[in-house]
Amino acid sequence: MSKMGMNIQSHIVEQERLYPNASGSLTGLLMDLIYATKIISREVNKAGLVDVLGITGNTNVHGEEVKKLDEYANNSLFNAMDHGGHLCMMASEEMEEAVPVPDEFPKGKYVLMFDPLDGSSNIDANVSIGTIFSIHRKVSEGADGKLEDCLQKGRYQVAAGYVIYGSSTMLVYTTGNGVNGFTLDPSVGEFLLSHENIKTPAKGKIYSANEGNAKYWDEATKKYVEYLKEKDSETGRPYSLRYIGSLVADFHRNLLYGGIFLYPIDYKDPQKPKGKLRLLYEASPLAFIVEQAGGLATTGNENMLDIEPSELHQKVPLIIGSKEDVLTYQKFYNEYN
Ligand code: P6P
Repeated sequence: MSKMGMNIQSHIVEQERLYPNASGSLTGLLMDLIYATKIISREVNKAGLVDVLGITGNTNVHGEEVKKLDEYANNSLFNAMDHGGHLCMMASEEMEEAVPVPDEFPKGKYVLMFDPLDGSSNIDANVSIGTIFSIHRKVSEGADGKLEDCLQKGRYQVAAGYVIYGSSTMLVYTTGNGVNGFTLDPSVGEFLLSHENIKTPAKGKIYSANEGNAKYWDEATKKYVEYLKEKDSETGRPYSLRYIGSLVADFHRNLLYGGIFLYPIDYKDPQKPKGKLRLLYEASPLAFIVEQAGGLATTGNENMLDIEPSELHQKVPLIIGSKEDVLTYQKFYNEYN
């Protein structure tokens, strides 16, 4: 029976019932997180009306200008999550170090990592932006969170999700039993089930990439994207290019419509080839979601969820989307590497 229109709190409690030994702590954690995203949504949606736009004059750990809404989102998440007793540690794209839950608060068995407002460089242009989150179980000894609790393979995630602040605010999440999307009804302040059991098409007709970097891509990526542009009605080519430059928006569209998103390593400096997107709070949670929806995510070298993280803010090449499209990319990658 369809559960469309169910509010997210009821859905989370239903998911909890699938785990008879559940303590309810993950449920409590997700409830606190949902509250924080409603606060962020309120500020993002009125950003054009009050002076929360523009630059704070600060820069984050990656030397990127931090816009006021970035800080607001980051603070909203920390303030909503640090005292619930469900977490031992938090990590954010906006914070250089992972932050243990302060001693004055009870400590829990989960770790939360997030990009508080991804795509924020688009804020002033009213382009959809998003929050991405990843939840792991604590693995270290003792009550205090440690860096090793953050540096876990994506396959061990307990839950992952994102909120997209766009024409409407949507929360999409998984706890390992499929992917469901909820749309915020501002009149009641509730996220209501609007996209039940999301499955991404096995093959799409869209590719998303910043072709401005194409000359700096590896040979496999160049050849693959050229392949997508060739005319072949049997394989549905040429594909259409759709690229917003906001990861959550590009990912969400491809999840629903099918297609492939590529942010490969670029070799502007052959001595320092680098990716741009971060593993722990961008690529890994989206990879968990897309696999739960029937898709796939890879670096080219390995499945995104199998990477052994080494650093909190480590970057990876991200190839993610419809399974057949990612597998075709993999063939090119294997041929040229
Ligand atoms: P580029 C936004 O700054 C972001 O981190 C992601 O949201 C987005 O996918 C990517 O960078 C866009 O990067 O180099 O194409 O502007």
